[in-house]
Formats: sequence, C-alpha cells, structure tokens
Amino acid sequence: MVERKSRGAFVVIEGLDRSGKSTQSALLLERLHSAGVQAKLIKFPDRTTAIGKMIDSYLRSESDLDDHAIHLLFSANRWELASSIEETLKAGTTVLCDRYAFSGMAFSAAKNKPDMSYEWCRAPDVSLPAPDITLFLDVSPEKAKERGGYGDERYEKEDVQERVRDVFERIGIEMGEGSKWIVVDADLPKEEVAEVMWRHIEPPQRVLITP
Ligand code: DGP
Ligand code: NA
Ligand code: NA
Repeated sequence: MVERKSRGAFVVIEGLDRSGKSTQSALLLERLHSAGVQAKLIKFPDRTTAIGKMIDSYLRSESDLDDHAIHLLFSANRWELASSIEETLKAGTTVLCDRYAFSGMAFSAAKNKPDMSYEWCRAPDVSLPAPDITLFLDVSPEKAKERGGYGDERYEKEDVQERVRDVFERIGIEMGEGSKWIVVDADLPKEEVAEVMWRHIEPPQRVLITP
C-alpha cells in the first residue's frame, strides 16, 4: 500500500519592524512542535546566500543599489529558496515563513517611485509558492515607538514604516480580510498575540487539516 503523506501548511508571518514578528514566529514554531506537528521556520531575507549577502550589505547601508535592482534581488532571494519550500511542504512539513513577498511589495512600493508602481513591485514574485495563510502583525506607530524605537537599518525610520503600513493595508484589502490574510493586533501583550495567532493555526483547524 502506498503511504500518502499530507502536505504541510505554508504559513507566512508579516509585519512592520518592531511588530514582534520574529518572537511570535519562534513561539508559534514551539507551539506547533508541542502539538506534534512537523514544522520548520525560515526567514526572508535569507542573508546567508550570495544574494542575501548583497541584501544585508544594502540594509546596513554599507552599499548603495538602485531601487529597482534591490527590489529584484529581494525577489531573487525568495526564488532561490522556492523549490526547497515546495519540497518541504510536499514532504509533509509545515513551513513558517518570517516575511515573504508581501514585504517585497510593501517596502518597495512605499518608496513612491513613479516607475515602481504597486503592479511593478508585485510582478517578480508572481508564481512563488502561495501561502495557505498570512498572519499580518499590525503594530501602531505609537506602540512601535514605546517598544524602544527602531534599529539602525535602512528602513527602520518612522516615516518609512508608516508608508509601508499603508501598502500592507492595501494588500490586506485586496487579499480579502478574514480569508487568507489575517490582521493580528500586535499592540496586544505578547501572550495574547500568540494566542490569537494560534487560534488560526491550531490543528485541526482549516490550515492544518490532515486528510
Ligand atoms: P528583517 O530581517 O525581518 O528585519 O527585515 C529586514 C528589512 O528588510 C526590513 O526592514 C524589511 C525589509 N524587507 C524585507 N523583505 C523585503 C523586500 O522584499 N523588499 C524590500 N525592499 N525590503 C524588504
Ligand atoms: Na528589521
Ligand atoms: Na525583525
């Protein structure tokens, strides 16, 4: 008899800087493991690859790159891992992904360049593995400030983050809130945010259905 392994779920976690995204991704992974779900956490940008090293240098402002060029590099960084994501899912492992193509659109479209429209920014990421669900951790600018402000990297500035938040909001509206795009109030205490996220992911709910 052929053993049929069910596909893992592809869960994307998006959010602004200071939204608690990385902490929450780690908590969710732990919780999935405790529930006996085979799961793995990945993160974009993946700064370890050759392309990732160029991105890292750009983000630290150690190098400058044309806005179009860096946009395509961020996308290429996702594409270089696309087949590995696909294989992991096929093998039945759930993939948690800290940032994905939505960050690509949001951070580049927020630059408001006339020749980098929303559609232009979206194009290079079309056909990447599609998330089953995206949890968007929405932090208010006030709360982000309260959490000790931003770091030193290129986009970690209040005005940039506010424009990025507007693009994320547009993405949410277009994705249809309540379906595959879930807005999570990231101003809430850490434990409550984790609880809200878990309610969307917890087996045997819609994301982790074992046929
Ligand atoms: P992180 O390592 O999660 O703090 O992300 C690094 C920074 O890079 C963060 O400010 C968000 C930004 N970023 C992530 N993905 C993309 C992308 O695809 N395009 C652009 N322009 N920026 C991105
Ligand atoms: Na950051
Ligand atoms: Na982060």
